[in-house]
Amino acid sequence: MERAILVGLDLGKTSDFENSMAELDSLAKALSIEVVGICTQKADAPTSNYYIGKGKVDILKQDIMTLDANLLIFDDELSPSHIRNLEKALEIKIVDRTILILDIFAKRARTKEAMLQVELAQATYLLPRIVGMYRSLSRQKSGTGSKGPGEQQLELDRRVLRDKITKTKRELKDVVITRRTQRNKRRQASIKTVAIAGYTNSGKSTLMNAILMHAKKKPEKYVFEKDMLFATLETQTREVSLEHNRNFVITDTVGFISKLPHNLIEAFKSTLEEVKEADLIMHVIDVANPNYQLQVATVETVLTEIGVSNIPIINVYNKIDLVETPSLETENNAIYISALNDNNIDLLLKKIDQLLYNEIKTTNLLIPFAEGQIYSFLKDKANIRETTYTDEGIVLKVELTDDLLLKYSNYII
Ligand SMILES: Nc1nc2c(ncn2[C@@H]2O[C@H](COP(=O)(O)OP(=O)(O)OP(=O)(O)O)[C@@H](O)[C@H]2O)c(=O)[nH]1
Ligand SMILES: [Mg+2]
Repeated sequence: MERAILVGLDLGKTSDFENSMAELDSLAKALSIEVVGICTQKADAPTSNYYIGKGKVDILKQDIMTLDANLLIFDDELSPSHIRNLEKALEIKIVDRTILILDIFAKRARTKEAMLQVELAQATYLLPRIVGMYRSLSRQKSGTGSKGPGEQQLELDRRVLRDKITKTKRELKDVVITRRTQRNKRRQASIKTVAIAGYTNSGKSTLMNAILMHAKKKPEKYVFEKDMLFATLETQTREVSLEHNRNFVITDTVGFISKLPHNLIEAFKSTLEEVKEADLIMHVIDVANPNYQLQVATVETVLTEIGVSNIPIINVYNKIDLVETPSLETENNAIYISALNDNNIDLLLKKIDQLLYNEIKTTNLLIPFAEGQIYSFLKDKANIRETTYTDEGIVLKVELTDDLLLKYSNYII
């Protein structure tokens, strides 16, 4: 049984330090690690030798003994030299948030693709870090200037890792090609695709199943959903048909988390390509989480990072059954649902249908000068083709989706 102390450096830059530490705790629990203590320090920057201050290292040494800990988990990705120095000073196993996330992914990976992606991320993470492990060995240098046994072993292991990375990348490429072929087929058949993205545990898979239920799919088509971090590791794609023969393909994806290891984003790019090439993205947000706004920001950052742009996004505020009075966001394309209780799924489907299929119509509107806010709203949200100022107000020739057309039907001329 591993007994861990969580260690975090509060750099004061982000307001989410406590949240991040709480999340680290969940990550540890997901690996059945017992958390026996927490050690935090406020600082302007990590120190170069121990990441935390030397004084804190001494305190930790005491804590490790008193709490009988055998593992330290740092909330940030540590450099190879940090790990080396800390291990030497404290004589205890040191891991960081990245390793935890990688371990969870490794534990959950079931399909060939997920396993390959995790292996690639682990090998890439390990490559610059294996140096430390052989430090003691490599000091046994032979006097002649030739390489000592440690160094030779290190070079060998590095080569093994590099070969592994190359091989895994090649195998993954084949998977990517298969996915691409499937996507191209869909595109040729002009089947629309909707991707579900969002923070881990926000309810993406539950939403997928709720939609499948509405589409009267057999339960064997349902996907795995569970109250745990990273329940879903590989994309799952299902076909859904709505009324009027309007079909689309819906894809459930891996969840995001703050400080998602970069290696992992790289490794999961093929999975996330589905999101990048979707016709529509549903961003599932867990409103019952007090930090959901930070989670939204994280997801938006990752989406940008993987190259999502110009794809309509519906912000799906989920788990409204858990909050008494949800503070409704007023943005366009927001919808409030409970995936678990099947609440507002029909509305969501209508919205999807609208966004995927309804032709955008060009209309003329007369906006009285007194209602300038409508004009500014449309300037932001719609494509205005012509603007003419008349005595009665502003005449706009504007492209509107059906819902906006309905909303401003009183102004149509
Ligand atoms: N109360 C409530 N719980 C929900 C709702 N939607 C999902 N959940 C619960 O939230 C937990 C996570 O749901 P999942 O659908 O597995 O979440 P996910 O986003 O797919 O998570 P990962 O695949 O791990 O990233 C489960 O225990 C669900 O039952 C909801 O609307 N209300
Ligand atoms: Mg899931």
